[in-house]
Amino acid sequence: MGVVNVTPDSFSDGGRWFDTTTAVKHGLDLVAQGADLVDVGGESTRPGATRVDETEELRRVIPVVRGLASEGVAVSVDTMRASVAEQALAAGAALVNDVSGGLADPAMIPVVAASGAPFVVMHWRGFLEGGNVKGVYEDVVTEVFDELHARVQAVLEGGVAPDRIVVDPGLGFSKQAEHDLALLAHLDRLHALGHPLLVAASRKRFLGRVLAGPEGEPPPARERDAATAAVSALAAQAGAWAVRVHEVRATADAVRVARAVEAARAAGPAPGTPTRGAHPGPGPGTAEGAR
Ligand code: PMM
Repeated sequence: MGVVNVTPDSFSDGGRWFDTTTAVKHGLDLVAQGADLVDVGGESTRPGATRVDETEELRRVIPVVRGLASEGVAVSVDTMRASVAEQALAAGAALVNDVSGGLADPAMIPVVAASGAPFVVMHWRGFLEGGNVKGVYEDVVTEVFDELHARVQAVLEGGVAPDRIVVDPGLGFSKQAEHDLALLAHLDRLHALGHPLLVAASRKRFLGRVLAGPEGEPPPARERDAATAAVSALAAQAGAWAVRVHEVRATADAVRVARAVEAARAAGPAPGTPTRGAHPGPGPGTAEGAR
């Protein structure tokens, strides 16, 4: 999933794709680089960002969704507003990606349910104003699992079909670097939710922390793409359904390599591997064994 942020203020690429023509062209470039889906958003979810009003969000998002969909691109709309989701679906979007998992707008779940579109349910603890007080966990993996499970139940009760739901741990949302890393280390546990998993690590703060080491300055967001590709490979190996990234080419390659290694694993023992019991190597007590 490639990202097109039609915003002046996203932390990772704010302002770069802010007019419709540039944004559509960028989305097409991402497809040429290997994206299967393009995620179009008109509101920055950066902690402390002021919310954009509905009219402005519609103005930013809908023409870009229409432009990309009319070129045959599978478009996802990144929005917390039901009205934006509804109009984006009417303009050709194929999927709704709501970082609030349906919590920010009570009309979201009915709109998605009525459309039959797939719905990304992200782990979210609310809007952050001043500090990250909601980012306190005793056991982040268990708590994210339980809270996502509760959201999935609410979404199912709201009428979205089970095979339309995608779950996402919400890296960086009410989470510190150690929480993001713990979630990535235990993606296997989130599979137990029984839904495809989306992982959106691209350029996020925890990567800046990892790259900076304990003392140094984190590199700027745009210099975190190699690290993003590394996370993409790890997420693909852990069975993620999709990874959401700003720079697609490196991640598409990383995912291909992870898939090829996985296929080799599935094919069985490596060529030339001696079978168990037939190993001719040294046993205990031999001169070689003593080395
Ligand atoms: N993160 C951002 C925006 N949208 N959607 C999903 N499903 N998961 C995320 O983690 C997520 C998202 C914020 O990143 P950006 O400003 O770089 O797009």
